[in-house]
Amino acid sequence: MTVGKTALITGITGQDGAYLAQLLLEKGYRVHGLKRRSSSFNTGRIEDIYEDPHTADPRFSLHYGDMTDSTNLIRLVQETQPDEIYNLAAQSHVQVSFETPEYTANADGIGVLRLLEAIRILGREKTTRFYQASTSELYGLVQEVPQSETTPFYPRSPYGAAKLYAYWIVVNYREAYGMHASNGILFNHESPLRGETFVTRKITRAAAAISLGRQDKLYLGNLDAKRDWGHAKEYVRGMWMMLQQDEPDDYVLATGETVMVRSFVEWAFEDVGIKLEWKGEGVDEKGYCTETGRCLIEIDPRYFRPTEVELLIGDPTKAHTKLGWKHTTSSRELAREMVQADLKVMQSAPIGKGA
Ligand code: NDP
Ligand code: GDR
Repeated sequence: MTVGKTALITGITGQDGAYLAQLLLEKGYRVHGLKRRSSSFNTGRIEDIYEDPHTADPRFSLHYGDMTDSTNLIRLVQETQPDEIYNLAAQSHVQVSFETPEYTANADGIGVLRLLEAIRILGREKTTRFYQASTSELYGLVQEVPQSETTPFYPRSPYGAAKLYAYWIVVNYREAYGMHASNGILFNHESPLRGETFVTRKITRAAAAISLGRQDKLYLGNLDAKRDWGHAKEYVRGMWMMLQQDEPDDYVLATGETVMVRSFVEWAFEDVGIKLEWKGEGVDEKGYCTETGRCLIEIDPRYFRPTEVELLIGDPTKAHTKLGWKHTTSSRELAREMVQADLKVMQSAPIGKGA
């Protein structure tokens, strides 16, 4: 137990925020989370910890805020006096960033500067450690494989470009002001808590729903992209490990293996007992169909991106040797866990919900 430390997590209502909050509470931290005001319920992923604020764990509290609001961030850092800040908040959907490029730059790029400035304005450069959620999307157009901390960046989306600014401003504040600020360059990580519009969860939910007769078809985009997929629960542990080091640094977290989106599709449907055959993009039978000729997956051009990141495969050697971090769940196991979790949710939900 790390008794007495205080952490501030931005993006606490997201996939990683939920796992990280759980981990830090288990370690004895006091956890503050930044939550956006929303017209609908957005604390579903942390409801086990959050519950009713009057009866919940007193070491856990949520505060309204936004990465686009400097004064709010300054006040939050002042009020919570964190030993560690984990900046996980972001408009994190790559395709959406092509439609909201300015907002994405503001929240994901300048937002990081706002938080770093809050630390500096409050004179906490030497007392608050900082973790930045950097990403394998920085690598973008393939420069070398596998991708490591020394691979040149070439982002391929407004999201990637915003995160590039964030990466370098963290490095600059570390060098200029001696801050303990680290970038975790995390490759894709998924879980049953993954957002429903990211490809893995979209696939596992659809496989579950189709197998239960609650959905007819799944529409997807580029099935040939390759991703290095790990389990989010293991990756948040790596974030924490980075902030426990004597010196700040930048680390890749990845599995070191890459898988095509189409393999993930085949695994997920295999896990619900549906064998699929690829029929190509012909006129009659198209996409993925069953042996009996029922076509369940079609390609929809709307899910293709103006510029794509075709191949990601990370080299986590530095994290292995310096942090002692290693992934344990394979992408195959991850797919199975996600499908099982979606089946369970849907089987317990009334028809029409959760599908
Ligand atoms: P999610 O999309 O699940 O969560 C993002 C979080 O950020 C949510 O809590 C969201 O709030 C919050 N948020 C979005 N915009 C703002 C804003 N303007 N102000 C305050 N909060 C905001 O992402 P993940 O948990 O998957 O990822 C966490 C971080 O790691 C992100 O920065 C992402 O870019 C990065 N990353 C993720 C990887 C992955 O594979 N998951 C890989 C590499 C990096 P709300 O719930 O209200 O929407
Ligand atoms: P990514 O994740 O862009 O890698 O970003 P996503 O799951 O959205 O896409 C992965 C690959 O699948 C292809 N794809 C589809 N994607 C979506 N979302 N929907 C579809 O229907 C579909 N069909 C095919 C995509 O083209 C892509 O090649 C994630 C996010 O979590 C980022 O925040 C994070 O930084 C990176 O991972 C590492």
